[in-house]
Amino acid sequence: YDDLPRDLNVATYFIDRNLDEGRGEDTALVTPEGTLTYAELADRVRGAAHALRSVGVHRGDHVLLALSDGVDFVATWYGAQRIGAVTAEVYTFLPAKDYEYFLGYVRPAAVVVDPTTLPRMREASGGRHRFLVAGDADLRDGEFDLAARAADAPETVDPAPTAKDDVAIWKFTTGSTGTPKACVHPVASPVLSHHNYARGVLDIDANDVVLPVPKLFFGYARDLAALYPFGVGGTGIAFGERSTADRMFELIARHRPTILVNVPTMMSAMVAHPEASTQDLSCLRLCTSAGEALPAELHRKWDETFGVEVVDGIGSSEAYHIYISNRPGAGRRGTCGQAVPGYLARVVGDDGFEVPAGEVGTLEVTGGTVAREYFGDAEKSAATFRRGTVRTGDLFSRDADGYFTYHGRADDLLKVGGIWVAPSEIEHCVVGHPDVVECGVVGHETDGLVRTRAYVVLRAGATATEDGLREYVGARLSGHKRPHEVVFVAELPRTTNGKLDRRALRELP
Ligand code: 3SK
Repeated sequence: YDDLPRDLNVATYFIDRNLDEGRGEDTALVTPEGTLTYAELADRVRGAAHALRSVGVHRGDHVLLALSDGVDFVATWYGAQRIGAVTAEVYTFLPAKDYEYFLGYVRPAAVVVDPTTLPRMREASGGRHRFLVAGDADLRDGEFDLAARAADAPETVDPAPTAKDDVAIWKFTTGSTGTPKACVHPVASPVLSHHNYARGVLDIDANDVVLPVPKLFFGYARDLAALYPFGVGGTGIAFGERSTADRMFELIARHRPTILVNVPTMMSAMVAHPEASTQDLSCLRLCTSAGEALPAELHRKWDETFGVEVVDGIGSSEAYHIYISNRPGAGRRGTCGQAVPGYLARVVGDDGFEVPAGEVGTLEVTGGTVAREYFGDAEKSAATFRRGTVRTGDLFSRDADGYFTYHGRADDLLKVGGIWVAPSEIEHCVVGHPDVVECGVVGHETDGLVRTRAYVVLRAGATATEDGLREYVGARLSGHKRPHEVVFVAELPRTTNGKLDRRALRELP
């Protein structure tokens, strides 16, 4: 942090620098609408910056993006950064009542919408917000056409003279345990994370072409596809359609990316795809996995099916991005790897002191990208953040070589027959069964006793039975970890970020 210059602007750092260093004609962004060079992307950013200013967005104001992935998302995100505004993004398929929550919480000076999100945003806003609309729509009062405003931009739109500690980015928590809260980050966070993780761990360079599975409203994907490659003159891919295994195979075949930004649920869908074994993924030099712990057995299935190196890590909105990760060429299945350069990760006991190697405790992470606070929640902020350290609430152990293994969230633990059980341990075991695609385990209390129930998604044509799966777990884990019940379902409930939604899972019949 101290080595960064005081004057820093996210848009000039990730976009303009490419022009200054002679990469204006290199490919920056690939989308279904076409491919943009850095010079073309800089032009779109200039237009978006002007459009935002023209509808009254000033330095320090908030801009809420409710946009499908594509050029307009990337251009308006950087346009807002260029003028010193603070960006926040929301999923494009939320109901109006959820948008109402975000509008009330963020209080944006402008909301950038597209024809998909406009009707629900209108309902949520009740005419109280200014909209910048990307795409064709019949505009009402307070709604402005992005393309028309951008076309009026002067030849240069000067960047705001932002400093590294100015607030720039709000990253939302998933909200699986309450309403989403914004983790407040300064300009320095993406720049440091780019240096620490993208360069320090992935060794990203100008030849990299990055394809994300999650959508860009999820910071894990946005930074890896639309910031970190730009930091080294590489290329990002953005596509609006929903990510499915078929779509990912098609995009890999068409664009030949070098890095696939993946999540365990899509990895299991890709592995279980009937044509998985005929896919050519040889263009990929690596596949990142984050968002949820990657079961060692799923990792093994992926290796056997595709042979593309997986770089599994863990990150969070609280710490900005990934802070523990395996290293290419030195990964260990079933672990999240070692602390990323620039971060100190400690496993502590209830007394706050570090526990010995191999013992389970709570993970605390210290680094220059830890958020300042959860906006508007002083109590939760005080319990989570302290002077550059975040208490994650995740249970981990660390081995003598510094590799960290995930043991679930402290608040998800179940006391079964008087013994603590981590649902994730059972889930990771069940996923090893050849017939299983996904599994989520929750506890149900009956007559004061906790009984474990495993919800299981089977691959097409599978023959596994409830008893067979219980036996499978019993043979691999100690007896009390064998699920009391197994329920077969077509899919597991997921948060908008694609993580297992345990709250919704507990409500399933
Ligand atoms: O898993 C997450 O929640 C996350 C959030 C931000 C950046 C990266 C990751 C993996």
